[in-house]
Amino acid sequence: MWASGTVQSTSGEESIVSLSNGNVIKVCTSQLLPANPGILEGVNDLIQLSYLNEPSVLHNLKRRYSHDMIYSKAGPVLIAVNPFKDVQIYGKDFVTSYREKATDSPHVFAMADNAYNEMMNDGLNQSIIISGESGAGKTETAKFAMQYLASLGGGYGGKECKILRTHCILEAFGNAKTSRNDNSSRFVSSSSPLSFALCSLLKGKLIDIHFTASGKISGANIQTFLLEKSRVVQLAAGERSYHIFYQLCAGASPALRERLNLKMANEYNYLVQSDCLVINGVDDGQKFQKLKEAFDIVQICKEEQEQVFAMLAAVLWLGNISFQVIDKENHVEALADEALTSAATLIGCAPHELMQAISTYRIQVGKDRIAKKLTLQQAIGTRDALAKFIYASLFDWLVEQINKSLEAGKKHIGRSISILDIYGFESLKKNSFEQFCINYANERLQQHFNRHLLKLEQEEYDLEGIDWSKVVFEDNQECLDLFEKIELELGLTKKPLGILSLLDEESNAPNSTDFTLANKLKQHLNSNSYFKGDRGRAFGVLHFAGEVHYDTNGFLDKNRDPLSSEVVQLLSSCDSQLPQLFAKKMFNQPLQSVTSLDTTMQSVALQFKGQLFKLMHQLESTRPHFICCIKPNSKQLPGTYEEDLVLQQLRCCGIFEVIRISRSGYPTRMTHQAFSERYGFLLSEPIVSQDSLSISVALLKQFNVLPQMYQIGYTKLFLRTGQISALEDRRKQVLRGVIEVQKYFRGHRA
Ligand code: AOV
Ligand code: MG
Repeated sequence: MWASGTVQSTSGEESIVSLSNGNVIKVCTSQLLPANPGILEGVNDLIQLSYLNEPSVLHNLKRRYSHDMIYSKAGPVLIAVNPFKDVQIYGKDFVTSYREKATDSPHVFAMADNAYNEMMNDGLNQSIIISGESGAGKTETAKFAMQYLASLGGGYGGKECKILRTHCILEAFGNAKTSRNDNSSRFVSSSSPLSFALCSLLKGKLIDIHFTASGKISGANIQTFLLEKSRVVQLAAGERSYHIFYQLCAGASPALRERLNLKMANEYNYLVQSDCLVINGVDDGQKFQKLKEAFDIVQICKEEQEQVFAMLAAVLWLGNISFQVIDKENHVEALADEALTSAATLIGCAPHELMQAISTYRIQVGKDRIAKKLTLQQAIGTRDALAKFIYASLFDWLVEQINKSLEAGKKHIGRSISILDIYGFESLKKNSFEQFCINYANERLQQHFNRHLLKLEQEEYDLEGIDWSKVVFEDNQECLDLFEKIELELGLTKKPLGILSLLDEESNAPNSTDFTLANKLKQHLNSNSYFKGDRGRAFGVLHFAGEVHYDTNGFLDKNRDPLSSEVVQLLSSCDSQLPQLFAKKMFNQPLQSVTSLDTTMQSVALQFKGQLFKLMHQLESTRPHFICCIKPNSKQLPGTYEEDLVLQQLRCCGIFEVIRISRSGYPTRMTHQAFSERYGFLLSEPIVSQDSLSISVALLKQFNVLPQMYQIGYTKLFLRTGQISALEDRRKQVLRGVIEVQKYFRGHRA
């Protein structure tokens, strides 16, 4: 994409450039970007770069990466480039040297140390926000942060170990094998085959680690965000459902098989539909044993484990239930076969009750409720909704159990460090409701980040007595408004003005379709400069990380996520414990609307918005630390750095936002003393007072640095980006001259 070289000559529009590899080429002058002076090669912090353009940033990271320096900073942000190999930088010796501040090279330990110190010294809760795309290393990074905190807060073993082990459970229930062909189309040449990834379909989790007053770990709590439910019932070719299903089918003991009437994975419709049952190199059966161990560790007893497995088997059997059309209107009845009986037994109801619940609905006629038959399509929808509901409820229940075990019944009162492992901004070839939600979340996090950055900058400026009114910061509030805006009319009725409320309005409207949704959005939002009305069902949003186009196909359905009241009724009257619990929770949900056919919960988008606001509220009361994980290549290979892939992620992580914000201020900062010592000898005329401030001012004058390009603080000089290069060039020239002269003299003497 870019190559470095030296400009040999420029005439008019064209320049002759000699490249590092020896080639000499002619290029358009306007396409050249300045490179940084040699002293800045491979710097720890990208903000130190005098020229903060994309190639400089990429070059710097690449250079560090090739020396196994996987961590760099961009101002307050830590960038972690996945090494895809063991780098020996996490041992006890590293813990010690970061603890003792014996090194200042960027590291996740340094960041965790910082957070821990600020928590202990200032009594403030902290957060470490880790983002990045699938496989970028978020979870590993979170683990290293926890490992460090554990070593400060109580050694290994005990609670800390338990927190780390819970990961295996979340992975089994929250991850699946997906084809990330977006990667191949976006980043890799079109001839490359689809690349596969084991992907977390749980888009985020927040782990709060609690500490006692003396700084020891006392417990933890986990929150999860956005589990992709549709995967339970529907798979794209070559993809898998959640790992746990295959693990159960492969690893269950003969006795458990018998009790659950469990078959192999290839006998279940939900699993065979995608023609992909195994992952190369993964032993699902063995993973199942590991999972059971993890269950033991978090004190989910054998009896409860059995119930969890029964729910999973019930989901699988539900997928095998088929229907028989019984009249001309396409009305159906479920077949009374093994699938129906098994699912009913596992859920804890009679087969005819289950049949009734998934093939009929009741309408109110006068005082009576009359059962009506469903059509084939409705019945399949109802059956699948039940399967999704059981799985999602089971997931939530598991998280709850893990939390109980991590808290050990104590109410937390001390300080905490929260670690957020969240899916980064996504721009795929085809973006749906899930991308819409995750990008909205990232837009919010970005605002949190910008505001924090701004505050840090302002604090530094105030400290140095610098006027920061000359710095113009932008915010992404306008883009957030596009999502969230609601205006109160006459203080009574809410007028929906943002995508989220328009989506909900349309979700509740009769006869609405994905097309009517797209039209409605266009009709209301076309004048918003962050909105792009596309043709047909699509629309685009101008996010901070770039423009993303969404296809509204399935938006309404995914947002409504309907569940028939018959089904909830059925579960609540079951004689198994878990289904009853699930139904009870459902009844406690605030109902958004109740139609004749469905009991609609609060819409998914609204629920997510609520979760997100709660999350932001929690984060706002903490001091944040940001880590951006980068996947340097899509083949998961060590030593391979694909520039375009990295560039894309740096954009998505908001690194260029940091740079933009820094650029709009005075990113180059040097103490008067350092500045005068480094460049003082370049002064052409001697000056009267020899203090470092006077020398610095004289230097700025001599090099014609314009007044708007710098400010002088109490101890530091603040320079706008790029200003230091002229001084640096001149310094190099002079020094080279000195060396040349020395050589010459030496030669003569010899
Ligand atoms: P993710 O959490 O971002 O993806 P992981 O943390 O699971 O990604 O990392 C993916 C793989 O990269 C790991 O299994 C390791 O092999 C390797 N890796 C990551 N960081 C390091 C490191 N610091 N040192 C060595 N290897 C590393 V996701 O889809 O969104 O939840 O599953
Ligand atoms: Mg992960």
